[in-house]
This record gives sequence, structure tokens and C-alpha cells, in this order.
Amino acid sequence: MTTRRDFIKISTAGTGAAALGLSVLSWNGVGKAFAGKESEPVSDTELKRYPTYCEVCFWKCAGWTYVDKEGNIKKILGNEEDPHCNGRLCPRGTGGVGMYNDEDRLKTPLIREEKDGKQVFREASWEEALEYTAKRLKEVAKEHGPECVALFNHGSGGKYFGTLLKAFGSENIAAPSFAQCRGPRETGWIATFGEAVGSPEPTDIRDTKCLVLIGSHIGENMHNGQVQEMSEAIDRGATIITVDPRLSTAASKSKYWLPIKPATDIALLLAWIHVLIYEERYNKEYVEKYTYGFDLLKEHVKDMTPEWAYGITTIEPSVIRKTAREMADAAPAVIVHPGRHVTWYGDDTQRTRAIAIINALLGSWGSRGGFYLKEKVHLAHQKIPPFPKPNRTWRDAFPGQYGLASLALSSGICDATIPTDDRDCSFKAWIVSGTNLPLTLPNMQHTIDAMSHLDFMVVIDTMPMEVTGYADVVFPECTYLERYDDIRTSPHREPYIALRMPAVEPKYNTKPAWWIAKQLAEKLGLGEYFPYDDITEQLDWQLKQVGSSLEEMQRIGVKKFDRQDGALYFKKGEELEFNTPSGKIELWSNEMAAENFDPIPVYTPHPEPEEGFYRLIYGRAPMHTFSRTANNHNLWDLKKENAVWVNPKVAKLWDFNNGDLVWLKNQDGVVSSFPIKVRITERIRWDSVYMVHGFGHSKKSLSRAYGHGANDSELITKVMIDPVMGGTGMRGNFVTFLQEDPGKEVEA
Ligand SMILES: Nc1nc2c(c(=O)[nH]1)N[C@H]1C(S)=C(S)[C@@H](COP(=O)(O)OP(=O)(O)OC[C@H]3O[C@@H](n4cnc5c(=O)[nH]c(N)nc54)[C@H](O)[C@@H]3O)O[C@H]1N2
Ligand SMILES: Nc1nc2c(c(=O)[nH]1)N[C@H]1C(S)=C(S)[C@@H](COP(=O)(O)OP(=O)(O)OC[C@H]3O[C@@H](n4cnc5c(=O)[nH]c(N)nc54)[C@H](O)[C@@H]3O)O[C@H]1N2
Ligand code: SF4
Ligand SMILES: [Mo]
Repeated sequence: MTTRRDFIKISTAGTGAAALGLSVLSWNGVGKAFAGKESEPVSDTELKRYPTYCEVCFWKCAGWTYVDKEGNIKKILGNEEDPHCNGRLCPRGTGGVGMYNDEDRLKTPLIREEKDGKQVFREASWEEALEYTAKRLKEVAKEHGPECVALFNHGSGGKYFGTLLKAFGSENIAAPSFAQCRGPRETGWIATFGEAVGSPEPTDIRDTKCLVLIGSHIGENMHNGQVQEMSEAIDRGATIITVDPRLSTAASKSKYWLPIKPATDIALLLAWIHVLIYEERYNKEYVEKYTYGFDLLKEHVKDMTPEWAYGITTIEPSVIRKTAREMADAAPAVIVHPGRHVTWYGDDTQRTRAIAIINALLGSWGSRGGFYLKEKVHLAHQKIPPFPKPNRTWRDAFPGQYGLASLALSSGICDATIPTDDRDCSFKAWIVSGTNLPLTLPNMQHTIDAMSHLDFMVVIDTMPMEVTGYADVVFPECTYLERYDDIRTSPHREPYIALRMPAVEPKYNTKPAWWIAKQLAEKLGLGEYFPYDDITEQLDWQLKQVGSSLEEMQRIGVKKFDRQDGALYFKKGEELEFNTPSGKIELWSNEMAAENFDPIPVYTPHPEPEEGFYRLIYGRAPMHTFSRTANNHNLWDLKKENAVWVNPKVAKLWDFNNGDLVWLKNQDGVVSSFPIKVRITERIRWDSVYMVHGFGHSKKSLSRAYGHGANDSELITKVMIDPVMGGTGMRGNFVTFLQEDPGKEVEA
């Protein structure tokens, strides 16, 4: 029998969240995720299950969607075979069915039109909306060239629109996961180790003796497998060192919490390097054999003592020494975590380089308990005609800049959509799939300005999010529970694949991304780039190439393969060639030097708040993902709004009580659209305030989320661009409090 009791048992025994002290989560609330009104206890024999992988965040845990005879989704559980989740979904994945059940969903295609002098959306048939979109895209291409069309995507459907755009003649395909998220880390890692970290991160937390978190707030950042491994590491007695101006959940479970002054991490990292080198605690054998530029590094950090760093970071020299020694004692089973959302202060590639260098000095890259050597299954693709070669790409809009950006910059394309005198062409049309740009890119007003310059914009989404309000055409995609997508093949200790298939028919008049992209391709005369009538033909063909089949994957969901590339770690003394100019791990980076950037990271001070202002920092809540879950009734039940964390000293100064409502005003005079509740807590430094990203929705069509909490993105008007790769540093903004309603008009 599957009953409510079973569920609670699964959940509490389930995610490492419980062990991480996240019992603040209301498990009953999570239960509502699938124990909705219609959910009377049902016997397992009455339920059919279909494999899926979760789309509530990008960890992509594989699971099973259980459906009763009437076609109601009863629950979603993790797939035991899947190393991303080990059979246990996080609260968001469990509550994912709320995306399917949301009565506010987009229900049918929409076309913008003018009626009585007002712009409105009218409902349209798929045929009309597709035909109209193809016509408008052709017009843009004819007048400006196909390169003036850009795709913004995040999530599974993006691949199909990527193929469409390349066939159309444009390579301008950007995701916020680069310039707003992990781009600096990948750039820093490539410059050091010759390869990117990638997702999921190959951190061997399972076997580590010491885990160092620089801001990474694992536990609130609910990336499932990582949270589970960290919780086990804590149980095993591994040392956790957390550097964070806020007492995060991870910090509260750590042996050392270093409440660093924000924006000074590079000084701490350089001081750690100093201690490791000058106390001769680095891994000499590893460094001699595999690294390049050690002597230059040693000279560089000569004066960067813990005493020097103390004046910058406010971290006691003795603590800096003690923590460096803990790392060295654990080495090579130590992980200085590369972080994930690392676009903080504009010198982020340099900060992640410093992190990479420490890992190299400790010999953790390629070592058990450090970083394992990941492997993935390579899937074949059916033959399609070659893509036309575009005459221009987004890079032409930034001559001589961001040479080390390995992927397109979403923020860059946004900037280059606003015409300027010195740019000979700007972007004229956007296709936006699965990314809520006004809340995702910093400086919301700037994003809105860019969109207002477009000739044409089409949005593919599941919900009437802010971004849909700026579209000419809106295509409603069905949710991940109602569709097939690409086979998930992500790197891990063992290579394996996962299938997502529909558990139920698409609700309303919604369609999957592959279908929308294929229909558009056909209307644009590009049908040969989608060589199948139904996606299942393509999936079955791909699966057969690796010795499986669609039929098998529908039964098992996840399939593991043997490793082909050898051992999980470097062998002792093994000869290795790294994919860098010197063939070694570059402590001194030739690549950075060639681009005229500091070849070894340097600490530079950043602006500080003026009196009465506090640095605005932000992060994640375990039960929400960015802005996408704010309206999900299951997760909304758990957390309806964000609060602004304020230190008691600051609260006293402002005469605040817990729960007071305030508006935030930033250094450029921008005021939050909605008020936010004050949360007074010692867990935040007095010079900063903290809030969870993703709230403060301004669209009334989001009936639950509208007006709840404040939106950090509208307050982030100062963007500190990383000159190396164009990442948008977002933590250089300062806010003060308004206690009276400023009477701001909010667009709905
Ligand atoms: N201020 C601020 N900005 C940030 C961050 C921050 O912390 N603060 N974080 C940054 C980071 S790390 C990242 S990775 C990005 C994330 O950026 P996004 O992925 O853009 O974040 P979301 O706000 O979740 O927007 C997702 C959009 O996809 C839609 N969607 C959900 N499921 C589907 C689907 O199946 N199909 C389609 N077509 N659409 C779907 C949602 O309705 C929503 O409109 O944001 C970055 N921007
Ligand atoms: N529940 C949930 N989990 C998620 C997501 C989600 O939306 N919801 N999104 C996922 C994604 S795409 C990403 S990229 C990750 C992001 O999550 P992470 O990469 O783990 O975290 P960051 O956003 O970099 O950092 C947030 C932390 O940085 C601290 N911080 C702020 N300023 C500084 C500083 O100057 N120095 C230091 N050392 N710390 C500072 C904040 O106090 C906060 O605790 O989370 C992932 N996991
Ligand atoms: S971590 Fe949670 S939300 Fe993300 S994919 Fe896994 S179950 Fe889904
Ligand atoms: Mo991210």
C-alpha cells in the first residue's frame, strides 16, 4: 500500500536535508505536493509509473511519476538507480506536480494585437501562431540577416530551438547558466586545469575528509546528490569549513564558519595559498609533477600573509592558519568547492582561479575525496544537413572583449539589442525558451528597455511569467510530466542515461518544445533538420546505438554503463597531459597572460556601502527554484515570500521589529515594487542584508506569487562585468530601508 504514512517515511528518511538541519521544512506541506485533494490512499497495484527526470532545477534527478487509473498524477518519487538522487527527490522535485496542476498555466498560444488603442493578447490556434511567427522571423532575416535573431534558453527544450536557430543561420544561443551563473568558474578552471568543472560538479564529497565552501550554501542550494553526500560526510566526521558573511545552513553545520567581509574572498584565498606554500604544507610531489608556475606563485604571495588578509577580510590570522592546516592535513581528500553561482563582484574568474590553484596545491584534482574523473555516455545524432555559416555572431558586438568566454553571453546579447552609434547592427528578434529574463538578468529595467527595441519576440514557457508580458507571440509548453525530451546523459562517477516520458497527456492546448521547434522549422523551410515525425523515433534510434531501446528505457528509466576511460582517479605518479598551453596545471596562466589579464589572481578592493546603506546579497531557499516555483501551490504552501535578513545592530538603529514591512531603495534610487518583511537575525553581518532570489512577482496572472516579497533583480542596477568572460557580478549593490509606502506603480 502507498499511503500518506509511506510518503512521510520516505521523505524523512529520504533527503539529506533532514540531517542538514532542514527539518524546518514542513514535511506535511511537502506531502501536499502529491497528497492533494484528490489523493485518497491508493494501492500501488492501481498505479502505473512512468520514468522522468525532474525539471524543477537543473540537477535533473531521475524519478518515477505515478498515475492512477483515472489519469491523476499521485506522486513523483526518485529512481533508486540514479546517482543524482539515489532514489530521493528534494522537496521541490516532490512538489513538481504543482507545475502540472497550476491553474494559472499558459493554456493556448497567444498573439499580441492592438485593440482600441491598447496592446492585448488574443488566443490563437497553433497553426495561426506558428505561421505568424515564421512570417515575422523571415521578415527580420530579410531586413537584417538571420544573425539578428537570438535564442535565450534554459532547460530541456532549449536544444530543439538551438537546432532551429542554427538551421535558420544564427549561432547566438545563450543561457543564463553562463554569464549569470557558472561562467567565471568554468573559465577559471579551463585556464588552470584545461577543463571545465561542468554539471553535476565532480566533487567527491562522498569520500572527502575536508570540504571548504566559499559562499556555496549547500543545503539551501538543494542540489540533491551533493546535499546527500555532504550530509553523509558530516556524519562521518569530515571537517566542513564555510566562508560566508551569513550563517548559512551549511555554516551552521561547519567546524569553522568564517564570516568574511563580503567582496574580499580573494584576499583570504591568497593568504591560504601563502600559508600552504610558506609552511610547506602543499603536496610537493603533485605540484612538481603536474603544475606550471609554482615559483612565480610563491613570489606573488610572499607578502600575502594571514595578517595582511585580516585587515581586508576581518578573519583572524590564527583562523586563516588553522583552516589552511586542516585542509593540508586532509589532502588530497579535500575539496575547496568551485562554487556554482559565482558571478559576484566582476573579478570572479580570478576568484575561481584562486580556488582552482588551492586545489592544485593540495593535489585534490583527480584524487579520491577531492575531484573524481567524470564520464558520460556519448549519444549519436542522426545525420542532418550542415548548418549555414553565419556572417556575424554576438562576439562581433564586443570587439576585443571577453575573449575567454566559451559560451554566448545572455547579458551581452541583451546589451547589444539596444542600438548604439558604434555598433553597426543590433539584435532584432528574440526567441526565449524557459528563462524569465526580467528576473534572471540583472537590472530589470535594462532588460525591459532591450525588449522594447525588438522587432519581434516569441516566448515559450509554461507559466504567464514576467517575460511573457513582453512577447509578440507566446507558445504554451506542456510541463515535463507531460512530454518527452532529450535523453539525459550527464557526467558522473559511472556513465548512465535517463529517460523522460509523458506520464499524462498535455493539459489544455499545450505542446512539447520538440514539436513546437519542428513545426516552426517546417514553416521556415527547414524541416530536414528535424528528421523524424515523432520524437520517439529519434530517441529509439539513439538508444539503439548504445545498446538500449525506448522500450527498455520506458521500463527502467535509468541505465548504467561501464566506464570506458579508465580509473576514477589519477594513478600515483601517472604521466598526465592537461589541456592547457603548457600541458600542465597552470598556477601561472599562459591563457590569461595572452589576453592581458593577471596570470595569477590579485586582490582588488571593491566599493563599500555608504552610511545607512547595506550590501545586498541573495541566495536560495531549499523549497524554491529561482522565480519558477513561486506560484507552485505545493511549494508556495511551504514558503510564500522572502524576508530581508537584518543584523540586530542594524535593526536597533532603524527601530525595527521582526515582521515589519519595509521597501528597499538602492544606491541608484531604485525602490522595490513591493514591501518585504524584516527578519532580525545574528546570522547576517551588520554591513549586509540578505534575501532569497525569485520573489516579488509583478504579474497578476500569477495568482499566488503576485506581490509576495521583494525582487532582488530590480535592485541590482550596478553590474560588475567580469572583463575576462563577461559574467555579470551582481553583489555590488547597496540598499537602504523605506518605512513608508513610496506609492510606486507596479505593472501587472
Ligand atoms: N538577481 C538574481 N538573478 C539571478 C540569480 C540570482 O540568484 N539572483 N541566479 C542566477 C542563476 S544561478 C541562474 S542559473 C539563473 C536562472 O535563470 P532562469 O532559469 O531564467 O530562472 P527562473 O526564474 O526559474 O525562470 C525559468 C522560466 O522557465 C519557465 N519554465 C519552467 N519550466 C519550463 C518548461 O518546462 N518549459 C518552458 N518552456 N519553460 C519553463 C518558468 O516558468 C520561468 O519563466 O538566474 C540567474 N539570475
Ligand atoms: N533550492 C534551490 N537550490 C538551488 C537552486 C535554486 O534555485 N533553489 N539553484 C541552483 C543553481 S542554478 C545554482 S547556480 C546554485 C547557487 O548556489 P551556490 O553556488 O551554493 O551559492 P551562491 O549563490 O554563490 O551563494 C549564496 C551564498 O553566498 C553568500 N555570499 C554572499 N556574498 C558573499 C561573499 O562576498 N563571499 C562569500 N564567501 N559568500 C558570500 C550568501 O550569504 C549565500 O549564503 O544553487 C542551485 N541550487
Ligand atoms: S535537486 Fe530537487 S528540484 Fe533539482 S532536479 Fe533534483 S529533485 Fe528536482
Ligand atoms: Mo545557476
